[in-house]
Amino acid sequence: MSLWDSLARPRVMGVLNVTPDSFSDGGRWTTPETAIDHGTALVDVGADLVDVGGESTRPGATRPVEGEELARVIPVISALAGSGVAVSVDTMRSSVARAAVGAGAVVVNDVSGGLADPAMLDTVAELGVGYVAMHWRAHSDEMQQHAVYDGPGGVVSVVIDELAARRDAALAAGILGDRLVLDPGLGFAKTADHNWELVAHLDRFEELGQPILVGASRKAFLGRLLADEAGPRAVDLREHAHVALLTLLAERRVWGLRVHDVRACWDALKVAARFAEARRTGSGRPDLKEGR
Ligand code: PMM
Repeated sequence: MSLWDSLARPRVMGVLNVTPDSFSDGGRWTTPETAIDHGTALVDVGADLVDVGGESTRPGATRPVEGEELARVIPVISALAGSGVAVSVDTMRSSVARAAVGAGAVVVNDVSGGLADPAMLDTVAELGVGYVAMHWRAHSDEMQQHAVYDGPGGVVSVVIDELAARRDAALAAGILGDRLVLDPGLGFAKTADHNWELVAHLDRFEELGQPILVGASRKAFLGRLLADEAGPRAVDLREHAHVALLTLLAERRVWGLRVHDVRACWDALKVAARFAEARRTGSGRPDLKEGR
């Protein structure tokens, strides 16, 4: 399957953070060997794409220098791509994007949508690969100060407008329209309420006319929803809630879901697909039965 073929289900993007400090899986796959094994394991349970990142974007994180980011991701991308895995590189740096594509990555996943590095859009256009442009306002050390959406229509309209500007800039730079994916950027300069508004109105993002990717996996808004007196639910105990959300999102025509637990995501997609099929057959509807 090509990533860009039309498909009746969302693509499953497995997360592989080769960082010491990502909130979700930081410190777990820090050697090339452990990272490559985990990437292979994600594919074994059904990932269509493995997203390799070397920079943590957790709120308050400081950025690694470029050399450090390259050293983290390039050996992992080379090995995975070399064994036939479709790899995206999660980076805001055009230099890292270029090296990653040289190592075999087929998609650049830029959480800044081209805003962090002025050379990014031209570089991706020249490389001719896919591009994910996420909604973003500032680097992680200050992004939560930017979680203000006062425009008419609230957070959903403002995020759509700001993503439309990134879409237009990407297309103007020469990035191929059928390889350009947009992402509302859950958790990036957003409060928990903003994230719920965005996922609840995901269908409105269809007006952007581009494929949509969503990353809700393990994020703080789920932890806050499930909080008890001890505080937010721990990161690794948010998966059941995430699967419930994925089952709802599967009904939306999203291009892709960025997840840590690929098997759990597939379970949700299978339930949603079977449920939709059973509804279509009409056997539960008396008015559609023969003789009525
Ligand atoms: N979230 C994170 C990192 N990269 N990329 C896209 N396109 N969308 C996201 O929502 C996104 C991302 C942060 O989460 P992580 O620490 O689990 O990687």
